[in-house]
Amino acid sequence: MWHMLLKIALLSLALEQSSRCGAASTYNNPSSNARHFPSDFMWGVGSSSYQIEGGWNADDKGESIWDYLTHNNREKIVDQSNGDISADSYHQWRRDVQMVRELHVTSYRFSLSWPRIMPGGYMNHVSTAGIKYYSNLIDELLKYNITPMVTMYHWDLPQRLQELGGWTNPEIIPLFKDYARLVLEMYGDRVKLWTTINEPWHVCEHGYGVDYMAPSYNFPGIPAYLCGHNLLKAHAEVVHMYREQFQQRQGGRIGITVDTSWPEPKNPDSAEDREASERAMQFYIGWFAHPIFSKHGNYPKVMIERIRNMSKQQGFGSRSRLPEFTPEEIHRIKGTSDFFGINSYTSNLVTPNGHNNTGKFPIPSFNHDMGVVESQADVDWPGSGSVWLKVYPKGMYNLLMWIHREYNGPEMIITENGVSDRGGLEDYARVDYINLYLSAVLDAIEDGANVKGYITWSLMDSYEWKAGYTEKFGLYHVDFSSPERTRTPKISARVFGNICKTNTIDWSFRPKLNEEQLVASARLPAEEAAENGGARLKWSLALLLSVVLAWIHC
Ligand code: GBH
Repeated sequence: MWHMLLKIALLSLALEQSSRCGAASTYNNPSSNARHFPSDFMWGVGSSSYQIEGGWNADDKGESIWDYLTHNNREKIVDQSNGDISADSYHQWRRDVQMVRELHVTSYRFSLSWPRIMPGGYMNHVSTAGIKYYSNLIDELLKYNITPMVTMYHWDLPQRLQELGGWTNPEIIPLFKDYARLVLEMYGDRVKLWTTINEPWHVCEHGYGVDYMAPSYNFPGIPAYLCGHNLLKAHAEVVHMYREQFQQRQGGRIGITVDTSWPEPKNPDSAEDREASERAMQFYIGWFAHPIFSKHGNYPKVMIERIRNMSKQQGFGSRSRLPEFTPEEIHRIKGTSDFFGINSYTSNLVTPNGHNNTGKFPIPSFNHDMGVVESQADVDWPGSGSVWLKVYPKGMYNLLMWIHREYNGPEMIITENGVSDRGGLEDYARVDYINLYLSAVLDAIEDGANVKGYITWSLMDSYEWKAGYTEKFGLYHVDFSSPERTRTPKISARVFGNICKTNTIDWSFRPKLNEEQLVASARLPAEEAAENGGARLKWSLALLLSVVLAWIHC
């Protein structure tokens, strides 16, 4: 009897295992003839200041909108946590660089905290300690030939500036420019790869349109467009300043990073669904990319027209909720990026919203303006540690090819791509994800997309914004209960390191835990240990129990 039960349990394990690894067969045939990435391909790994640094009030650092949100509205964070200490990279940065080296990447993407450098957001107060922190980090990276890729803004606005309206106040344009000038003066001699702003769509719609990210305005349909307008101008001013005053002398490059999921038409045979997909791309990516990368600049036509018409119908009069650029502004923004930075993790199925507002979006709102309903139901894409993140590598291929076609073959850098889980070191699902997504990237390169680099997200487990510490994206595990925030490579760190070293995906390389990892694994905090293997055990036990019950019943 027990034999049989054990067999059933083992079978269930095997089944679960195969469904987890099933992703491989849905996309690519992991054939043995290895395909290589171009020899000059840039490999990188990423992080962001608020997510890893801690030291929230170290030295004279000022308060950021994330300090403010997490301290004053703890209930908005899944585990009520904050980034006060996080992975403590403010003190552990040498170890971070060591990890970056272990991965054999050529580049480390990190962001600067504006309030660490300018505590109140203004140039009247510059923090010597803040300046020094990043200076040390940059020097340490260069010592080992790792190219720093620096993001000026990854969401941690000085709280003081938020009190002026943040990105909705045009004052942000000269302020962002002052901040950028300072960091270019301080670090531009050593940093040759810059991005101004990470994920403008997120900054504007999730910060101002809905109650999602700081500053959580929850004011749909109006301030997000003001934010976007000022953000584009601020970005353009910084790029012009760089080109006029720094680029020649310092010899670096500067760009922007936009983000989107790939909107897959729900029914590929339906013209309306395909149109919804195209419209979603224009609203998510085109909002920021069309003004910068298209031939004629300005917002996408479909955005201008839809928002103007809807504004009129909704009684806003003849002024559209989407602000208008002057011809001079259109000209000034156009072409202000040396490469196309793209962050993408997942895909959605899309269909039109329909006249009766099927999706039941607030009116007005970004989603209602876009007129697209997104879902991940009705697909068998494997899941992850985040509800929004499903594994569909073909979406990455489709996205890269779309950008390639739409903006006339720009040089692209994938600045973020990665997957979450709920903990542990045996992250074979992350190994699968990276292999599959990179395979899709290779397909796009072979079909002409000019992809120059891939930066995986992220170096280590971090403060995952509203998800707190519950979702883990790291190639390195961080023990958040140890005072030194001990970092341990997961299986994926060794696999990704191998890819970067060899420029090749090796489907057969699936190492087991080594000594160091086994020791760390044994020390996993209870909730993570439960996720790691424990979950599988629980599942098998539940199955066992049901079999026993059924047997007793008979
Ligand atoms: C990245 O953004 C960030 O740049 C990075 O800091 C972060 O750690 C990483 O994501 C992982 O989350 O369905 O309403 O819950 C990615 C952008 C993040 C956009 C998740 C959509 C889910 C929205 N995406 N988000 S929702």
